[in-house]
Amino acid sequence: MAYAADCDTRGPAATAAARPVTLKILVAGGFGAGKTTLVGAVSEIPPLCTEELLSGIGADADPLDGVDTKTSTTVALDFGRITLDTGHVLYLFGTPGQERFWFLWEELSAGALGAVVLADTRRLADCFPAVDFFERRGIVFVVAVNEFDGGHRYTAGEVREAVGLAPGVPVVHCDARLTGSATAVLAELVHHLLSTAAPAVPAQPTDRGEPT
Ligand SMILES: Nc1nc2c(ncn2[C@@H]2O[C@H](COP(=O)(O)OP(=O)(O)OP(=O)(O)O)[C@@H](O)[C@H]2O)c(=O)[nH]1
Ligand SMILES: [Mg+2]
Repeated sequence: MAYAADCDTRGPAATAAARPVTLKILVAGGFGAGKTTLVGAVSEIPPLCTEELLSGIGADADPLDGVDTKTSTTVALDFGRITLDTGHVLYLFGTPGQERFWFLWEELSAGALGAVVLADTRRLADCFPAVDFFERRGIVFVVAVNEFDGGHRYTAGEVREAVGLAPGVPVVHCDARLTGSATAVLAELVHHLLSTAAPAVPAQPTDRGEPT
């Protein structure tokens, strides 16, 4: 990248204009909540996935209760991309759900603009660690209830109360398999990010008459 920039004869302004701003969003949540599914549903490129087959040995570390039909799990990350316009590209990073891979969350969250916490109401407590993680780091997030077949349908208010969310955190319902539904979750996150963004403070002039 640096080499390309150095060799660009069109000048810094043209180089900057040619490079879109990249915005990083995380998709987190409990084991089997639908993170890989959501990233795949919205990505404009075939998503990069790091799925490995679930084994009996792994089940000792991470019980498969409630997700017994699941055959694979994310062991590192999911990656997808959405081009918003010529100047902005969204990079989506899905986190691994199994507890033994949580150590990766810290690195995956570096530079994240915001996050989606996917919740499965059949195992709602599984989303608590992700909620705690983003709350502690001050990363803006929304909770998306992925409505699995056969799961009880709770209202957003009931989910908010059960998870103990701060009043401003949006709770939306979705089907992570559907592009339109998953895209609506991301749109909700963008709205929330815009509403929570601190107003820009104009730079104060220095003695040299230049902005600080
Ligand atoms: N019925 C239904 N099934 C879903 C939905 N979302 C995901 N699934 C299925 O649930 C299973 C688990 O989905 P994944 O996307 O692998 O879940 P994950 O959160 O990435 O799982 P880990 O990475 O292992 O934590 C897959 O078989 C999906 O097809 C949904 O909204 N409805
Ligand atoms: Mg996954």
